[in-house]
Amino acid sequence: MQDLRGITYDEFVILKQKDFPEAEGDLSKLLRDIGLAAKVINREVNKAGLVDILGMTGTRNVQGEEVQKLDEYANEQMIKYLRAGGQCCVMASEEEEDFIHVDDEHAVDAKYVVLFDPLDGSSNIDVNASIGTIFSIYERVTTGIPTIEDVLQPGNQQVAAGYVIYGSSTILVYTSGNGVNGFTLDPTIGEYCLSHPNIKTPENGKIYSINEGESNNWTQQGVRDYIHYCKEINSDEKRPYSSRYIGSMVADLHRNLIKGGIFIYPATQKAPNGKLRLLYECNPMAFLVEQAGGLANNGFVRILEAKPTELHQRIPIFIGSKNMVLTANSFLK
Ligand code: FDP
Repeated sequence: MQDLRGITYDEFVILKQKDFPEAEGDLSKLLRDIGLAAKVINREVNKAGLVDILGMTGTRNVQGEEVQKLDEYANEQMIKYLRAGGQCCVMASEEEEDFIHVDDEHAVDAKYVVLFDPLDGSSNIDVNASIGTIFSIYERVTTGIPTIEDVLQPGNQQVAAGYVIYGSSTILVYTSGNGVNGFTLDPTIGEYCLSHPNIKTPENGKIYSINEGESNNWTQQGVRDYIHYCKEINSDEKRPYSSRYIGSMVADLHRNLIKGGIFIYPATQKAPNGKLRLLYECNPMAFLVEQAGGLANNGFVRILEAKPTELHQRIPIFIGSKNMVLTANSFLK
């Protein structure tokens, strides 16, 4: 296969479009609009450490301008670029209670529905840990002005999904259902360049990621038993595994995707359906991880087959290296 390493995300997306002769280029354009919005968000994220100089959020900076919260800013940029791009008939954001309309012309003519978490892991902003933007794309299922039916589709109907991690470098990772590719933002030219072609997650990993401080609150004894298993000494099975948990889903999943591992956010006493949102976090990540050869379920049912009934629905998640997820599931039976 041709080595495309180094080509830009925009070029790559157009190249991939040629695999679908009937494609009109709308999805390619939409993916590029999201990439552009993420570059603008990235620029602001990089300035987050300067709050003492530029002003705390909610206050005025030295130029007398209002300093906005970064997650609100990211939300506005996603909406702005998606509206301007014109490929999206309706969107929904983790930051907004209701779904978001676009102007009537695009609401009727545009083909795609975009759901997103504009800035995931935002409690990590003030300590400079990695955060990210997650997106999920569907084709609409209604005609005319979009309805909630277009937004509440099961994850297995996604046509594309991805995330941008704002970390030690900024990387955009996406799938359109034919493998997973990662592009690192080269700040000197302002372009994402293919750096992680055809990502495959290892079938067996050595990392488990879960908020273990909550273990007494987990509602399933099986989760406690599995974590105990991860910590047992068994040199034949290369245990104990390593515990790694940043508390930023994009950052934890990105690491596990590359190195192999399992990420779990289980049901807890406080959050009986887990904390993470089906539409904005779990579905797009499940699509990506499955495309990379991994698995994602709620312990019993594949995440991508869960039927959404409300916009901000939550779901417990077990996601990552195939054999680790299967083993974790076996403790729940
Ligand atoms: P955050 O609250 O910082 O936005 O869904 C949000 C999320 O972060 C995920 O990114 C992260 O994996 C999870 O919450 C962390 O939750 P806990 O603090 O309960 O572990």
